[in-house]
Amino acid sequence: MLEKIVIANRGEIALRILRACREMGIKTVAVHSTADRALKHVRLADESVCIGPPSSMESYLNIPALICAAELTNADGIHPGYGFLSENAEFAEQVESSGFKFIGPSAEAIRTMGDKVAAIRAMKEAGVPTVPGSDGPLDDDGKKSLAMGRSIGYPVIIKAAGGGGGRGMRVVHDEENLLNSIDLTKSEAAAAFNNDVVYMEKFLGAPRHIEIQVLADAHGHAIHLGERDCSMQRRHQKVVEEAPAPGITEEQRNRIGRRCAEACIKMGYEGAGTFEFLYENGEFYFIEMNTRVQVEHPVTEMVTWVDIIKEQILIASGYPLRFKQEDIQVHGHAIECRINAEDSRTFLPSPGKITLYHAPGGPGVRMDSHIYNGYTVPPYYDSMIGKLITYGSSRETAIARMKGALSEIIIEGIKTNIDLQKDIISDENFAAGGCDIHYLEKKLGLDNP
Ligand code: MV4
Repeated sequence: MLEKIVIANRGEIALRILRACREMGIKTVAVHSTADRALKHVRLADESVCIGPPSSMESYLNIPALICAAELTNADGIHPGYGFLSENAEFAEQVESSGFKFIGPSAEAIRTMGDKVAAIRAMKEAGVPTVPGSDGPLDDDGKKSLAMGRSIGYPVIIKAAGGGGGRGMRVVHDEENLLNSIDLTKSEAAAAFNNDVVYMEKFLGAPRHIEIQVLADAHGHAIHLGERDCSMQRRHQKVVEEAPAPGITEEQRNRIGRRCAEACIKMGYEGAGTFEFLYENGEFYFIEMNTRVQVEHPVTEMVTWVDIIKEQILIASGYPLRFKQEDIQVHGHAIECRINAEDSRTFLPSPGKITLYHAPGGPGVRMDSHIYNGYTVPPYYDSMIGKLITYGSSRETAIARMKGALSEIIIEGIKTNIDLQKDIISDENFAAGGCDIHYLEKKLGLDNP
């Protein structure tokens, strides 16, 4: 078993990782920038190391500083959390070649999934359904691209192989704009990702974003933990997530989930991972794979009773999976509202001192947050300051508990998106379930003409 883990992250996920380590009897090393000395997990960790100035580039993205912190403290593992270096193959490689265990998949798996064309190819080979499209990079032959656009049918979307998460894409509605759009996407991709490879897919007009959580060990076993619906988003930032996805049957879940688990085995994937799908008219279409733990992992934890962070650490320690697929059941329903320090109308970040904090509580309420009374939210990082998760035997109960928890929580001194979350949770279309990825932006547009 790993004995001492460097938590290469900050905020709520650093605290979440620390809690898992404590429960497992593993020592923790917090690393932090000079702006983050007051973080809750820094105070709770067995040891802490300052790794640089506030700028992420010089601290949480500073590979030599992180490896140095592991060496200095005699740690044996490094957990990257999400964001920052969590999907950086170079980091995974350097962590391992310095003699530490990277808590995540191999650098090779990270690299493959970072190249969206390679990821889609791997999925097709493994029998995971993908979006009808170009089956690889578009070459410089415009005639071929035009023929492809015609056979796929408009609208199509041009995506950069080096993109992902909404970066480097362009929708094309008709043939007249195709070649120009390919050129534009290529040159933007070259500038942004140093990789001008682009590919083409059928553009789906009103899909839902449904993702499958998987766990795979180093011994050729893999299971899925069902799906999450993350369709409630604004500008590619998820706002509300839930598990299970409304309307998805157990048969659908097992069919797509089994494909994902089989793909992990085929690829020799190790650790936690998420297969992202667009879901439209009853069909799943793979778009990307995330090779890290995700912000929204708690909703899966609540309905499967599996501690995903703990399993990541057990897998990285070399243990075989403790669960077989038949041990995993989806019980009840969980919803997560992301709590951001931001203006409800402008969405601009609102850092500053929290002068009063009262956490919500009661049955089926989980608050994953590092904030406390008197904590100052620094201006240098992501504005998410916590996640409010509610659970119940039914979706209605989870929603009712979320309404209660949102009206109970008190955060004063900074602006938050709690009013927006109240608005979403009380929305009649959200209550019905199954809103598509454009729903929230349309709703906000109507409120904000
Ligand atoms: C798409 C799509 C429609 N059709 N691909 C955006 C983020 C990246 N992960 C993939 N994205 C999309 N790919 C096809 N073929 C629509 C989106 C999309 C989207 C996807 C998931 C969640 C939110 C989204 C918001 C806008 C567009």
